[in-house]
Amino acid sequence: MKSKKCIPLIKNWTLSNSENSISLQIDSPTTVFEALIHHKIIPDPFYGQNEQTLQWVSEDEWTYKTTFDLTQEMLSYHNLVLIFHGLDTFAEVSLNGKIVLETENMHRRYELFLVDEHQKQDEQNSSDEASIGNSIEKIYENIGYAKKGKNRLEIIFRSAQKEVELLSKKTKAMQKSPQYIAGVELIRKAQYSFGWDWGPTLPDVGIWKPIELVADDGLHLGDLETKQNFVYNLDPETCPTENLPSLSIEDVNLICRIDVPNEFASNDSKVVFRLKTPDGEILENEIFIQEVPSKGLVQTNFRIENPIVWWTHDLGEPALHELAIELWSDSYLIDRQIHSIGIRDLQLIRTSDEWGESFYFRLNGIPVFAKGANWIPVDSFIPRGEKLKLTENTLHAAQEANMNMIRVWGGGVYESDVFYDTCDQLGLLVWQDFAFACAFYRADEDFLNNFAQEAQQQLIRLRNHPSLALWCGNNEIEMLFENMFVQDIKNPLRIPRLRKNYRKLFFETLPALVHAYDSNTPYWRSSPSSGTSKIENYFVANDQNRGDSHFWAVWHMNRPFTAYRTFNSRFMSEYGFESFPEMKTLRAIAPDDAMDFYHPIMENHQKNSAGNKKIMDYMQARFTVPQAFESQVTLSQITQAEAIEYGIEHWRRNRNDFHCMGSLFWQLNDCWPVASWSSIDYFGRWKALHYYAKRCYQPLFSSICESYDKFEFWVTNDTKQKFIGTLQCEVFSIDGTVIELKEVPFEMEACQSKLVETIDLDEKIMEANQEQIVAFVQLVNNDGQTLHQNFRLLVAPKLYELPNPDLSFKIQKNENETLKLEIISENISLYTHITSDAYDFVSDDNFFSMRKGESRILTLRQLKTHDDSMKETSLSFEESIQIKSLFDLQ
Ligand code: BMA
Repeated sequence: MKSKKCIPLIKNWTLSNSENSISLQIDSPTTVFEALIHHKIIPDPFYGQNEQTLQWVSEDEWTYKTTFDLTQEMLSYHNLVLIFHGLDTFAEVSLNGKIVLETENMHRRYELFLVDEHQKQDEQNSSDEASIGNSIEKIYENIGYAKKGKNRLEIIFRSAQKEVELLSKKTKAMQKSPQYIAGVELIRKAQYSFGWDWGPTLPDVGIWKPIELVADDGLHLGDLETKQNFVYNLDPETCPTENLPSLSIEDVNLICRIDVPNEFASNDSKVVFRLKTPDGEILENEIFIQEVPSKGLVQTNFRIENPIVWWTHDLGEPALHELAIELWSDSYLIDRQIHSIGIRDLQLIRTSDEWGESFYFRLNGIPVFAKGANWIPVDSFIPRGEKLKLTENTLHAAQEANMNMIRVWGGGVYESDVFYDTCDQLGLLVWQDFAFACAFYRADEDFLNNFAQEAQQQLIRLRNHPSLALWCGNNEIEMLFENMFVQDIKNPLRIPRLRKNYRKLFFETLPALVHAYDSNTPYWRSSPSSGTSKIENYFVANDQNRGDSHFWAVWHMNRPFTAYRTFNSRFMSEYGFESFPEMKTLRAIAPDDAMDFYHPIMENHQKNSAGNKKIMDYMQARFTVPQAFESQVTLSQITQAEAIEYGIEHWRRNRNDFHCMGSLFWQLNDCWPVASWSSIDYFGRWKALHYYAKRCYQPLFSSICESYDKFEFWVTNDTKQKFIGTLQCEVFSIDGTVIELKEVPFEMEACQSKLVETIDLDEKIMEANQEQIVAFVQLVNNDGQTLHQNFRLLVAPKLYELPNPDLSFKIQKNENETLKLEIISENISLYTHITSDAYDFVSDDNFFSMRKGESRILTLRQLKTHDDSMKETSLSFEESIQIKSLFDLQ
């Protein structure tokens, strides 16, 4: 019995176009756009209007070729399989001149068995004198699949765009907005690549995930599934909030099941499970395969007392257990897998209550307020983004901004293993959509079979990740179904069929698949949905009182930020507001003379219709908009940050009795440099919103709710501990004169929100002129440490006559290449921001307000971006720093 072998086919590929006028040497995986950019065959597709002139790339047919050697030894294995982890999308695979595989789904893994076992047996039996090696070789030749020596592998990719056109003619595709290519929902390819309201139309093509040759002798480790049973010291269902700190898991039974086809097992074939706990203890179980009652399924249990459980990073340590699984036979190590396991109990809690039905996650007994954002693919050309480590970098930035949940949105892809591994390590939960968004889907047999393979593979791949919190059927189909989609259908006779398709896919097929392959993780039909048994209309799907909701009245319906306060969702899974990325990013996509909101290049880097005008309109409602484009860009970010702050504050204040238990804003990242809803731009630069998110998502957090006659001072405690401290509540006028100051000692239980103090704006204060009034809150713990600060103006900032804050600063270079920066403000300084034209950096804080005479000490660390348009500078990092505030922008 020989050990399993995996040989990735990385080197020596050629890529050519249909005319053969382009021929490039590449490594795999590399997609066509990625290769053409790298070899400078095409200009940067993101620059200027290049998107339009590069459409030919997706319309052409592309061929990948390589050869690989098969030794006698490889040929003597029982199974020899070529595994294609990701082909995008319509590929015809030939081996040694013979077509062996056709693909039509980029989300699927395809496996090609290079040897037919029955034919191999027949041939061996019939050739007495031939040596085994020879006979095998002969069969491979006969089958025409693989042979000893060099094998030629060729993959021809047809244009997905043309396939969509062909299919659209046959089937009635949905006509959508001009940003999208109609009919993309008819095929299984990431929809965003055909254009979205933040993404370019640059459908990539080619090999996007590794291809490997795998050989085994019939005995190998298959798929792992773990289950955990918990014993708590208190009942989490009934445990009162004041007792939460003493709630713990006392005991866990970890059940590990792994498929091991046992046809070839010998008497001593065994599976060894070795579990290493986070504190280094090793537990080992050994199972002899012949003794396993159920064929092909090896199971073991680990009983762990007082386990070190996995927490999201805000509630504890994301502690991981390492599970090594080894397969031994005839004293040889045949196969080995390593998994990171988190011991954790994660439930989606939906119980009837006074408003409707709750919707929240409970982790190890603790109700979690989900704080985070929505995730889209990191690059239009995904493998490039992965090579640039954009996935890891973006997730680290999410964690740094105190997020604890990321929603992988359905118009993109199921993310790479790196994504989920990083979330496991960083203590981030993942809300995972299946790859369906905003369209009617087919539910014919071909489509369902194709999709079932996709779902099964993804469910098995992701099910053991402690970060995986939820499988969600689709993005927004339910919400748009009755009100938008159905109204667009010209022939009403089609509507019952469309409803039937929806039910088939999301009410029947998907829940059955989730149940079969990942029964540990809850399934939710659509985002948003209220989870009732009907396909609902817009308002029911987006019901405030049950399920999750998307709220787009602010932005898409032009309502003011305060409209967030009128929507009391149970779980906000989407709401958002746009801004421009910073100047360095804009300079990477446009020449200096295009620096204008309405320049055609800027309009091409804005995919939501009239989006730039909307940014301007919202800005004008709150600020005196400056002439300089650079200042407008900064102000657009401040406007965006303030909008989202209104939402986050409101929903976090609303957490008592599980009224609202989540805030995931739209969207975390970008797939190219663009004006969009993101908080981090394509190059990884933090917009003002990301700094705001960091503050607003702090587990212990204070906020001010203003109305015309009062300020309310609130504290939200998302930790699992009781909090005792003081809230400093202050109302002062713009010149720094204190109007009212209250220091309020208070205490509050874990997982609560509390109105701690109210300051009425009685007539006396109103006389002081409302355009002068500012409120300030500071949360201080019992050791005198300030944990959080917040500001609120009573009316729009443009109505205030701001004094010059006379900001001064001192910089000191630390040994570890970071800077220590002290900022002093002589007067109130609103939206104080640190910038550098030449360097990228992340500061402890940015875009914050300061009181008269306040000083702040911050640490700045350099950020390495992949923007190679950054100009050379003779300035040092510390020389390049500038500090400004709203006073400088107006
Ligand atoms: C939501 C998302 C996306 C979209 C965003 C902004 O509806 O689901 O489809 O990009 O809004 O419009």
